[in-house]
Amino acid sequence: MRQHHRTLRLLGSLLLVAMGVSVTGAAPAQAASPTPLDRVVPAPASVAPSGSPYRITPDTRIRVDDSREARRTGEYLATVLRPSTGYRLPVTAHGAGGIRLRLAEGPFGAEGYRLDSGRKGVTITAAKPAGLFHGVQTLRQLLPPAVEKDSVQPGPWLVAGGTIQDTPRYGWRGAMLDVSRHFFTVDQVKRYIDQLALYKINKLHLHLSDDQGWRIAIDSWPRLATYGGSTQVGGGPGGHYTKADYKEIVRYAASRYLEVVPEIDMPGHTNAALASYAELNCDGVAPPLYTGTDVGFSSLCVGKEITYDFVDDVIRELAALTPGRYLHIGGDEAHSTSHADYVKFMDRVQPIVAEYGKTVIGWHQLTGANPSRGALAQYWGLDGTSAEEKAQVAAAARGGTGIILSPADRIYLDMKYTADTPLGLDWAGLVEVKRSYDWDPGTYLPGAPASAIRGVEAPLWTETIAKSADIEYMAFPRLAGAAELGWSPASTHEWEAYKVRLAAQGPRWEALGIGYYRSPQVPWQTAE
Ligand code: TNX
Repeated sequence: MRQHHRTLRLLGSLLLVAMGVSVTGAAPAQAASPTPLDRVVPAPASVAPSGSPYRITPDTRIRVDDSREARRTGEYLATVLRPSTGYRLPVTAHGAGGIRLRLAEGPFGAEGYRLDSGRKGVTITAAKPAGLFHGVQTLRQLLPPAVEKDSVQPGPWLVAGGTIQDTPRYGWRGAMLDVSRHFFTVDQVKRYIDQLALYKINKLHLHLSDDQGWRIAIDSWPRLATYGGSTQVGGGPGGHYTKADYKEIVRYAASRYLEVVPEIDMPGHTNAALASYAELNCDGVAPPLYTGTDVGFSSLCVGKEITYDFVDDVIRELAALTPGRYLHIGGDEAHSTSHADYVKFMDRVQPIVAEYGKTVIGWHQLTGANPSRGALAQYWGLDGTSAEEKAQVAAAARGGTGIILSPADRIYLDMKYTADTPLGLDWAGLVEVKRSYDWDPGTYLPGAPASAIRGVEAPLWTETIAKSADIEYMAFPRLAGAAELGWSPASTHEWEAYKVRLAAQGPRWEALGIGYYRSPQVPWQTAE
């Protein structure tokens, strides 16, 4: 009898699946009509629906130009589509119709693309390979969420007809991961990179050193990693990246069109280095390793020459490993460094970064020193930041310092959503999804010219974040909003429409195994 019931229930479920209805009964597993072209995050610059949809079938080919980059993105797309469709999807330079990735001159810029969809096929056209890749992310979101699963799903695999033309508002759309407070393995970082790529994020800022851990091997100062990296917040085992590990992260990020921006935080946030080498301390005595979460108690010894030998070696080795243009030197919360010493330190260190061919980025406290020409300042203030401090950053912006916006009470992904959020901090306030989304980078910082704003970046500090599931719970859904702030034109920015597009991401995250925060502000499409 029991067995009979189960069989019946199973049959019923299979029937529902065949009919395209979810077993939970809440939502169709596969919508019969395709996702509208504008139901994409980040919102595309322009959308013109027309004509019939394209249907991916067992005969579909992925056609690529005869270029290594187009082929690579074609293979990437095939890797996304094959497991769930069960189709062969050969990547080929030959044939007609199907999904075509095409590099061609056009008004696309470095990262934009056009997507044309109709009965015969879908064509993504871009001037540069990054544009093809971003177009592929849009195509993914136009397919049903089940396309993200790793087992064969029923389909149908329809792409709505029409044209999307899309270019980003800002060239800097970043995410920062603090691998110092808790260490994350190469595979964990890769998993996050894949999630960032889905939303067209193009910078991965790695916070590689802090009081609690030094996470990158430096050959000329080996104890930084082996000793300074040997613990983390709470006293776990910590860890560090070998140079090969770091190169692998850089390579993987580049394959998803993200540039790695390494940060060595100085002159504060340096206890792990000071603990590793006694001679870096003004009193010549190494402090113990630190596993707490206080900030502002450590400083490199600004008056000692060896400090600059150390900085030179670290920056030289890190610059040599990093193909990207930028090197982040931190500079925040240097509460144990006098202002005069801070200025002196930054005046000596910034030229070292330039000497090794990189552009300086600092947290916005750098604007209290003398930012070097071309430097970028990363603003992490909040509504309550003093008018003076905001004015200092705005003045630097008027003087030519580029600004990356990371307002802590908007896009710090480590802030709790509500008082009940089990992870995270609340020093900048509680940051629900709407608050995180509802601001305009172009007008955010009073007195800063819009042209000084290079983009936005969502930092994830990891004092309370220890595993991938923690990263994902704090990043989703807010990361999607940060990505949209960086990519989409201001004219598309509207919470009521956004929350509907955001809700449509929920089933996709479920298919990808991302456990996200089910904010009551968002009309999620599934029942759980
Ligand atoms: C402030 S933001 C810090 C970090 C902490 C973070 C926690 C910044 C530049 N410094 O050291 O991890 O708050 O939210």
